[in-house]
Amino acid sequence: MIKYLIITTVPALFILASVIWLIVALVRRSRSRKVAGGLVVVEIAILVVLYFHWFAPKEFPRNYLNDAQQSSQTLAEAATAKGFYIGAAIGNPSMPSYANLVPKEYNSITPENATKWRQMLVDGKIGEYDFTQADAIVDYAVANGVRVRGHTLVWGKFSGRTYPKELDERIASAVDPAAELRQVMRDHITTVMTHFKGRIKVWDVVNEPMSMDGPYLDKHIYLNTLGKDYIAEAFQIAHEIDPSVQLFINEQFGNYTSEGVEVFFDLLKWLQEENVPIHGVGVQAHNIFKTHNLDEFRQFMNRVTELGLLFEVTEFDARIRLFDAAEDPYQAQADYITEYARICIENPNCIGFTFWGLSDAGTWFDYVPPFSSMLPNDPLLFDINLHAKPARAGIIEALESRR
Ligand code: 9MR
Repeated sequence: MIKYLIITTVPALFILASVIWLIVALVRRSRSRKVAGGLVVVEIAILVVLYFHWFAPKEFPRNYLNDAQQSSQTLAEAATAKGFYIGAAIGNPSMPSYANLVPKEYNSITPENATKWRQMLVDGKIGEYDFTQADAIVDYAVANGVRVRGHTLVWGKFSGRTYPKELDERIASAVDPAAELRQVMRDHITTVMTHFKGRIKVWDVVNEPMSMDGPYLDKHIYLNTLGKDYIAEAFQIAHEIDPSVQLFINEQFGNYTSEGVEVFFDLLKWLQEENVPIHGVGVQAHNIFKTHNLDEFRQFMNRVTELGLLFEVTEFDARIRLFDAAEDPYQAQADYITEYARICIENPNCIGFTFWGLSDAGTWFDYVPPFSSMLPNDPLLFDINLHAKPARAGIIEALESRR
């Protein structure tokens, strides 16, 4: 996040400074006005090129619409036959695509936001829950025999959006902040897991423990108050409440060989040495600014499974503009998605692959800047008209060969 701010703010300040320089030079009729003018012209030229490369709306041929859908089974059927989960995040339970694609194509869902702490609270008040939206999503899935991944019990990023802002104030003014946070965390996990008991059988207990800025644990309210014990304690509490639930740690890596990856593995090993009841690792796999190296992804997954842990890809998407140099971007995107999923499907410890949205009509990229100005994003498996994109056939094929 800080890196992104630096990348955007430093050039903006530089451009502002050169424009101010030009204005002052023009007013004073100083000789430097030519240099300043030249600099501003070069900057404008760079901005125009960048605009056309990144921001101007583009359209790519949709050759896949000519292909007949040949598979004899749906995605969900192929997945269920091999004990695998193909999932999608559900934003809004009343989206028609929910009933259209679940349970036919997806045999697993994840509430995109509805089971986050802040989203389940009335006016952000700690302890006052309203489960209406979460229940609507979860009950539909359960009634249709679809697995639900709960997302997420403990997440220290984005105060006021993912966890209640009141928590910051409460911990800052507590006589014993550590005891207070422990109690609030226990109450929250207990209330939520008890409410969904029997319906949600796998939870992302801790989400994104790593910092986005460097190879260390994120320095947020939980880490600052409890140290890394917060992670162990969250898992222990969740296990006490329902020992039959699979408990995952969920993280995003843009690069599967970074220093941060080693810190993450140290964390996993520490949790195991402490006999913490952790069952699996989820990687989000958002392909945001670049695609991932798939050999490195495979090696990363193999390292996780060598620790005896389960593995899932929990939030996959890959923006179509990452493939705009290809002759057929939608086909290139499909090849990439299929390969990513195949690597996972081939590993017996990998039990699921979830897309972060049902179709291209419901992707977070379309409402979060700067991606909302970089259309199309189209990062998912079905297009906005719910036509299957070609990765669907590739994934079915990969599932059929799963042992
Ligand atoms: O897609 C989600 C978006 O609607 C929310 O505003 C945002 C903050 O709660 O979270 C998005 O989902 C994130 C997920 O919970 C964790 N990994 C990154 C996802 C995309 O930002």
